[in-house]
Amino acid sequence: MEMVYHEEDNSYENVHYASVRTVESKICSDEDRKVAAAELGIKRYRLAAVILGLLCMLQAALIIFLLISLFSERDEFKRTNLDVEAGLKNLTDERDDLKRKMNNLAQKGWEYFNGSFYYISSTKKNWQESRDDCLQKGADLVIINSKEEQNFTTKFKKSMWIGLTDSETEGTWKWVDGTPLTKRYWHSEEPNGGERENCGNTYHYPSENSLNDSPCYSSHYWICEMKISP
Ligand SMILES: [Ca+2]
Ligand SMILES: [Ca+2]
Ligand SMILES: [Ca+2]
Repeated sequence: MEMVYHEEDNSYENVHYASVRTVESKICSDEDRKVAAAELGIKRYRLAAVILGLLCMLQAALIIFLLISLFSERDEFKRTNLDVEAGLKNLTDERDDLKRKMNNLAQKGWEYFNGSFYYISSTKKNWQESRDDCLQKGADLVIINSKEEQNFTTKFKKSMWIGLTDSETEGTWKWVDGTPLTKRYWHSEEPNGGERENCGNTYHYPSENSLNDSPCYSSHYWICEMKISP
C-alpha cells in the first residue's frame, strides 16, 4: 500500500514537473521570439543605416563630380574667353596697322584698286632697275591677275614695265612670282622680239590688249603692286 502511494505521488510530481517545463518552455519561446524580433529590428536599422550612409556617400560623390565638372567648364570658358579676347586684340591691331599702312601709302601717291596698292613711277628705268625700286618699296612689279586689273593698268596711258619676263626660257613667259602667264593680253602680233625682247610692258596702252615685249635694257615707266588682301 505504501508503495502505491509513492508511485501515485511520484506520478503527480512527474505531471507537475512536465507542466512546469511546458510553462517554462513557453516562456522561453516567447522571450526568444522577442529577442529574435529585437535582433531583427536592430539588423534592419543597421541595414537602413548602411543604405542611408551609402546614399549619402553617393550623393556626396555626385556633388563633388558636378562641382569638378562645373569648375572645369568655368576654366575652359575662361580660357576660351581669353583666346577670343587675344584674337580680337590681334585683329584690332592688324586692322589699325593696315589703316596706318593704307594712309601712309595713299599719302605717298599709291593708288588702291581691288585689294592692292599701285605705284606709278614718274621717271623711266630699265626693267631690272624698275623691279628693284618696287622691291625696295616692299612691293614688286605688277602681276596682272584679271581683266579688271589689266584695264586698270591701261588707264594711266603710259608704257610701263610690268612683272612679266621670258628671260629664263625664251618664249616661256612668267610673272615675277614664278607663276606662268595664262591670261594673255598681248597686243596683236606681240610678243615679237624673240631673244632680243624678254621683258613685258604696257606699250600699246590705248588698246585693251596692251602688252608688248621689249628689250629689258630699254627705259620705261613702271608700275609696282603691293597686295593688301590675300
Ligand atoms: Ca595683281
Ligand atoms: Ca623673248
Ligand atoms: Ca615687241
